[in-house]
Amino acid sequence: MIILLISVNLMAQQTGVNYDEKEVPNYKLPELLVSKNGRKIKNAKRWEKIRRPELLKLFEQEVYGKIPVDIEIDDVIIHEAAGEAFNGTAIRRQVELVFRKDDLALSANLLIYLPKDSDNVPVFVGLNFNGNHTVSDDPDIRLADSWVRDNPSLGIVHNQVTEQSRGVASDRWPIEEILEAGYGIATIYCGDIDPDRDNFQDGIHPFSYQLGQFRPGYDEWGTISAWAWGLTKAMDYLSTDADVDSSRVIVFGHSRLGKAALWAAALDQRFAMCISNNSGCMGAALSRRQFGETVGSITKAFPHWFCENLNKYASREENLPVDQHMLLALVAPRPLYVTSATEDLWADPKGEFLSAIEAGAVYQLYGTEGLPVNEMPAPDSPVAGSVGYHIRTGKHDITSYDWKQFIDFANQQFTPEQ
Ligand code: GTR
Repeated sequence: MIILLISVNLMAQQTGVNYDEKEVPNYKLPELLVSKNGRKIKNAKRWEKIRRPELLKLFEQEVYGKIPVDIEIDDVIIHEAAGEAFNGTAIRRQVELVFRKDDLALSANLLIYLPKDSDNVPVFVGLNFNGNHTVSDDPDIRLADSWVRDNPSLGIVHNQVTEQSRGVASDRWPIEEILEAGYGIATIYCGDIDPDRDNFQDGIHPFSYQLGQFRPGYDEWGTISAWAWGLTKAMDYLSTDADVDSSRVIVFGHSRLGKAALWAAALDQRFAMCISNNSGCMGAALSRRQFGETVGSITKAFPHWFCENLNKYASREENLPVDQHMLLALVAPRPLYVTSATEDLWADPKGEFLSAIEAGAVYQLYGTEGLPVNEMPAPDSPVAGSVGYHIRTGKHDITSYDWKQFIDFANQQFTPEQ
């Protein structure tokens, strides 16, 4: 035990990462319910009229970058309308959303599973990391053909996938359980929208460039904003799909894709619910705590995820005009579920929990409770009001345990008490 503690400490010292609760600086969060000109926000009407738009703008300008153009779906190509899936218990729909501008074209491939013979179903929608075909062994899912990071152990070489990666993420996607619970599930490969690399020459970004422009402006969309945009386009399609209940679409994401899900829910109030799984720094976790990943480390490792303006706050978190409880509050009054994992210290579980608590102030303006506790619950003991939270035993991941809680939470929120 002692040896372990020493080595964790050494590691922290070597890398400069703080994992010691005692080293968290004193911090004061920016006021959620005081407007820029000092007015106290006392009700939902004021929140919606004054404070919500102010905060949305700050996150756009200083953190994720605003989406500078309106790009509509130009074509919908239905590759498969109702393929038989999972021994006839479900249907599989594969839809290519095509975007065009001048000589640019981009395809986002949406994979949808719905329980058979049901209509008007609630649907979970989220992005995946390596291609739609990775989420299930189902041999009929079309292979991704956009850029994917090389991973020779999965047969991903020259940035193209092969059959070898089919189903490799199926542990994270318990699709049959989700369908059995009466939900549909829809996903797009994040790289269809914007490949996850520091290169603004591909994906959707060039659609917004003026002549001679090669990267977004300092307050314009980084990759997380581009992914969030992609989720809103999935929503555009889902709201035209007669089998889907577009008033019950739940946006979710794990890790970097959890950051994108939160931002999408903030931007687009058509999403009825949001799930942030282990989203950590610049997702659910408070930036000012400086525990695990910080604005300094994230902007160094993944500068392309954000707008350039965020670099100003690297190691100067106290100057940020926002903190992440404000992002969570932008989801209100819609139900929100936040998760952490005991071994995922990099994502700062306590910072994720505290952020969810703080966001409760806006849920209260709408007369609901937010999180019904003040103390962090024990591992594997979910708590839920209109905001839900659990910390799962284990590592940075999204597991069937997590999914079970999402389904329970969604059931609670969508089924009014009799
Ligand atoms: C990490 C990154 C985190 C998180 C994670 C992931 O390397 O530092 O912010 O997003 O990647 O997406 O798995």
